[in-house]
Amino acid sequence: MSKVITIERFILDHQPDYARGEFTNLLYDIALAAKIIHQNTSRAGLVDILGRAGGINVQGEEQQKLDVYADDVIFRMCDHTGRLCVMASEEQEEIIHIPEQFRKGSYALVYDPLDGSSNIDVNVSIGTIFGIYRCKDWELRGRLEDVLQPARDLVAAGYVLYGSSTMLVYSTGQGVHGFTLDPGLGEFLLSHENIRVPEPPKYYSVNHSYYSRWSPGVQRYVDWLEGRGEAGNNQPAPSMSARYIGSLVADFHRNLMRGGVFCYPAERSKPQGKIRLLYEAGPLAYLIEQAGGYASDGRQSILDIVPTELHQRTPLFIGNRSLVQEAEAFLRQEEQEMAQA
Ligand code: AHM
Ligand code: MG
Repeated sequence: MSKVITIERFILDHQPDYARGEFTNLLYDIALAAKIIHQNTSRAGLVDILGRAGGINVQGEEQQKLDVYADDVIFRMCDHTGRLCVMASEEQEEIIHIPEQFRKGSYALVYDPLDGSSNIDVNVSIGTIFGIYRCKDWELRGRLEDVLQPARDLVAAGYVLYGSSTMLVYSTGQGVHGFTLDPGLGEFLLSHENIRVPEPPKYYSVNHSYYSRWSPGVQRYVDWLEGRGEAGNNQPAPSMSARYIGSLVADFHRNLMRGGVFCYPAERSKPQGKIRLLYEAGPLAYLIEQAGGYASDGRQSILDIVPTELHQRTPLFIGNRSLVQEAEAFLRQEEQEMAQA
């Protein structure tokens, strides 16, 4: 039998001394929130029997929708611990202040409590995404600028995938590590140490039904991924299969494990695409770089974009470096053609 290492043990053994207090405990808090959310998502199929989400359950109590519930769990896990100065969530319009009665800490947490929530009712994998920044000014209580930082300045990021098993995958800048929840023990156990995105890549993931909404450069890139159309700028397309779940965490995780690229490009009527920069694209971009891959909006690294709004969107190409760089090459070529026309 190989060594059994809990996430708590792993975090403790791998944090530098300076990060052994607040930061380590913040990661524990997130792991605990993940277990609580797991417990509820795994019972999602029972809502019709035991009470519908958003309706009244058998005890006559109002039930929350699962994404609102997950948002609340993370907030309640983190608001009073003295580790955070501010939070931002996909579910909340404004930044979330630490209530006045609690001490404030030196970190800022951004999160998407339950991404891919349209998949909940059909029993398809969903996920939580999180990123942690240092607060800009440790003296002050949290402000918007504490979360409007480029993803390159993240000190940690990760996700929880509620799939065939529940997994927590995170990085603090020293590689990407994955833990699988043993539901019997209630512990996340180290299952994937030092994940690297493999070569050659196996999958490309894009919602092909939007083909007619993309610019010619994106269309040509997707043609290239599919082994059709003109040759790529740098290399022939590797032979890959299509996979698209419609849950970013699940699509990202599969491609991280098997190699590939996930694309959510700009559309004519949605020039910023759909994916949110702060708590979706940014943390995953940090993870993919830690795993040897790359993430781009088609022009520049996602890590370099300085957010100006909390719920800002960005086009996203993320996965094996060569595949994402090829997207950038196709879009550069498109720009040159437009400039010449
Ligand atoms: P959500 O934050 O409302 O759940 O939307 C984000 C999700 C991602 O998980 C996924 O990659 C994408 O939306 C799928 O969008 P589409 O159905 O347009 O392909
Ligand atoms: Mg989301």
